[in-house]
Amino acid sequence: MRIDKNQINTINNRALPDHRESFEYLSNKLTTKGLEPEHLIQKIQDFQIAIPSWALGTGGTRFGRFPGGGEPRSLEEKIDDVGLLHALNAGSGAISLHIPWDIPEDIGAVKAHAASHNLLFDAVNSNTFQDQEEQEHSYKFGSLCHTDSKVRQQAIDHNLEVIKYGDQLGSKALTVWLADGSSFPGQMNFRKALQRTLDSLKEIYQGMPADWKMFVEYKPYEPYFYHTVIQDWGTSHLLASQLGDRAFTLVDLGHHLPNTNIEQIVATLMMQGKLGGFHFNDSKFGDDDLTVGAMKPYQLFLIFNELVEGMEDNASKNPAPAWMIDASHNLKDPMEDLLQSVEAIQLAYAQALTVDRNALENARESNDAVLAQEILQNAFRTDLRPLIAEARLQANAALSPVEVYRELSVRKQLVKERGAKTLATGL
Ligand code: RM4
Ligand code: MN
Ligand code: MN
Repeated sequence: MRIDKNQINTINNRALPDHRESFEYLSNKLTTKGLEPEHLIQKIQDFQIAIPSWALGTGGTRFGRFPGGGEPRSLEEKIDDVGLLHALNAGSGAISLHIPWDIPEDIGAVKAHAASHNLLFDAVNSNTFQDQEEQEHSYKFGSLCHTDSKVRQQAIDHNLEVIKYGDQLGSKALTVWLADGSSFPGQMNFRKALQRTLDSLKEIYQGMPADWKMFVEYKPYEPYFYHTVIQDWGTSHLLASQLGDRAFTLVDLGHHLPNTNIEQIVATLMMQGKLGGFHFNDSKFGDDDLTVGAMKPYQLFLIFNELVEGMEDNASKNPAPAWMIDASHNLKDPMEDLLQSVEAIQLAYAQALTVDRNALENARESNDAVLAQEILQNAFRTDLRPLIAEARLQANAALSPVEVYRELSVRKQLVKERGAKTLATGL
């Protein structure tokens, strides 16, 4: 299924008078503050967020999975789904593949298909946290950290294969997330496991094309519950530093223990030029994989405040980070969830762009905690939704993506085309 831009326009037109009124009001407010709405709109349009190929189906928990129907049955259909999202919000212009869940068979055809939807291929993701049927050695006791060199070699080879696919598709980065760890005290030698992981990563790093980056993701627990080899940003940063200039830390919002100051992690990594990428989601307790912004929108804003400050700092040596949603939805329609996610990310980004940075710096320098809070919260509490909607409108997308998605009965149509019992590969 493809959405015809005329269908979007017709629905947009109905909401246009209302939108014009609220956008004009906001526009005036922003201009009074010395901000240029058109400049902000351009920035929002340039900010593209990759959709992971595994988030288009209904995810499950270890207790069950309740698919909603019409799930994509192939990589082509996953690309179609991201194409639908991008047509609606003009902000999801890339797809991130997880291998072997999504092995591109006919590379030329897959590339052409993505291009027909105006989609690029973002970082590719390897998977050494599950055993595949044809696989010789098991990852039950780890992959890149395994005690047996044959298992490590198999995991290294898998990553090199993922790079090969990504290279053919035009990806420029490999994201490595390892489940490796242990569940019982004493089970694993911490130092040896980390050393072996570093050595294995070195081999993968050496196998990357010269213009590629490696993103090393961290996570404090799960699937193992006592220790994780790459448990936190410090460990990831240590590995990235030893690997080389093209290795970076990747921050996944769900991969922190409760109350961790994630915005500070962002600032520290950017100061070191080592923040490579971002996985957006939200959480209450752990790696809940909920819709970003659903739980802690203020935290998301504070994170973006650091990101914007880092990106706008001309002296910063941090390259532009890669943005991706990494969520798994077991209740909502995944497509609606992704539309909400992109909107929440754009909103937090736009809010951060409107922070009066000079005033904030002055307040900080004079230790005025009250004023600093006022400045941040003024930006956070200004309703910028009409600005995001205008950015979409100007890009020929939907004023209100979820509404259009529902009005066009996209899910019903997908169920009709694909069936009610299809299961997408993924979690
Ligand atoms: C992990 C981690 C990775 C993702 C897998 C599916 O928890 O977030 O980024 O690839 O889940
Ligand atoms: Mn992740
Ligand atoms: Mn995760």
